[in-house]
Order: sequence, then structure tokens, then C-alpha cells
Amino acid sequence: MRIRGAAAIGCSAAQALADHVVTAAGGLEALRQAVVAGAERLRATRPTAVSLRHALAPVVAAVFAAPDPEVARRDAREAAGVFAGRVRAAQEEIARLGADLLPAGARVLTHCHSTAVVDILAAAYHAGRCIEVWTDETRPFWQGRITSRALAEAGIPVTLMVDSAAHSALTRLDIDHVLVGADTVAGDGSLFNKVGTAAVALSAQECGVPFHAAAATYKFTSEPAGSIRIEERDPDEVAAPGERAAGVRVWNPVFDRTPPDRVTAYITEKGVLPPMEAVRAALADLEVTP
Ligand code: RUB
Repeated sequence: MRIRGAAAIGCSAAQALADHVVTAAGGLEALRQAVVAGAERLRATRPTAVSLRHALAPVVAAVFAAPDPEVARRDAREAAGVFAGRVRAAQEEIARLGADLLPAGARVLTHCHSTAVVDILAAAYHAGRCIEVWTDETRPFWQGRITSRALAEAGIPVTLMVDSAAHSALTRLDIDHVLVGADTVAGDGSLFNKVGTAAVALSAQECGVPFHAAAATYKFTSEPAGSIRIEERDPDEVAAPGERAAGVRVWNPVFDRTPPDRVTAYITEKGVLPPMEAVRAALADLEVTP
């Protein structure tokens, strides 16, 4: 949890796996075993984000394709670098395309901490459009506070509110855009993102406010929505043992699924596309994940 957001998690994991290969002792077979074990362990850290799998797969493939240990180490490092470059390029294009959606005076609501969303908002602001942002706190882990700090530091007017105020903001504050990030987009166009996103999308639909999710193509998968596992985390994130009465159980699912009919469009590096068009565009050139 020291690294937040699917993009940063993917890049860090690919780099960590490459480092693991570079420092592992032994011949090619030992490196293959090390990369498989390392990838499994890293994948298990954030099971909902398909981007993590797409980040690790090229490093694993590089090791299996190498003819000897030296090439395996070199190509593992290179594969992690290529993935990081892909993330950077996608993020830049998404920032440009997303900023174009926001006219001067746009009033935007966001949820959680998405680096892609922060980049979009910063790009719109630096293009001279006076936007204003409302951000949910994002319980239980407070990622909204990170977002509000990043926006304030960029000079963007920002207001923090509790998650359950999102519907009130949409009905009472003339919010005209909702922008969120994405951890995974399933084969039917469903969005998987921080828990609470689905309720915001439902409110946006009720209020007729466009709901966009920034999702680079490496966040898409052909897997059906039902096979995406929703990570459940430590009960202490919700209430530490001293803060809850004896006998109280805690349920802490940290992502949720927003059905595709509530997503106006995905902002991908290939364009701003309605859910199924985005799925087709992303899967057209997505590598197979081992
Ligand atoms: C972060 C989260 C973000 C997506 C997209 O959750 O749900 O909306 O990961 O982020 P957590 P990005 O804090 O649990 O990682 O746009 O940076 O890829």
C-alpha cells in the first residue's frame, strides 16, 4: 500500500521482478524458476488489477525466451523499461485527450487517487481552463487526500468531501463531469476501480452527468467481469481492534464493478471510446498474458 494506483503498481512490480532476476544466482533454469515464483508473489499483492499481470508478463516472457542467463538478465531489465515507457506514453496521450473533454469552468468530481486523472486535470488547468474539482475522501484508505494534495499543489481549486457526499455534490453543486481511474476493464466493458466508484457512477447516471474512466489499454482484459477477483483487505483499515466493539466483524472489499452502461466512455491512449469500442481497440494489440 505504499505504492498506489494501477500504473505505478505495474511499473514498480515489473522493475522489482527484473531486479529479482538480475540478482538471482544460478543458470537459466534457476532464473526461470525465480521469475515464475517472483511473478506469482507480486501478482498476489493486488489481485484485482489486470495491469499488474500485463506488467509482469513481458519480464517473464523475456527470461523464457533468453538463450542464456546473461541475456535473460539483460532482457528482463529491458522488458521492465519498455513497459514503463508504454505507461508514460499512454499517460501523456490520455492526459491530452482527457483534458480536451473539459471546457473552461468544468466542475469535476473524482474518486480515489488515479495518476491518470490527476494528469488530465493538470493538463486542462495548464491549458488555461479554470476547472474546479471535488474529491471523495475514499474510505477506508484515504486516497482522496492524496488526490486533493496533488491538485492543490498544482494550483487547482479542490474541495474534499466524505464519500457519501458524492450524490449530494452531483445533485446540488452543478458538477458536470465525473472522472475516475481504472484498475481493470473486463471483456464486457465493466470497470473495476476503487470501492465506491460504482455508487458514484450510479449517481452520475441519475443526474445525467457524463462519467469517464481513464484506462490505458494495458488495463483491459478479455476475461469476463465475473472472473475478476475483488481484493478484500485488512479489517484494521476500516476500524482498528480498539475502535470496534468486541464481536463486530469487518468486511473490507476494496474495489467494485461498475457496469458498462454507466460508463460514458473510456479515455484510452487510442481515443475516447464507448466501453465495447474501447475493449475492441485495446484487445486488438494486447499481448497474451501467460
Ligand atoms: C487506486 C485506484 C485507482 C486506479 C487507477 O487504488 O483504484 O483509481 O488504480 O490509478 P489503490 P492510475 O490506492 O488501492 O492502488 O490511474 O494511477 O493507474
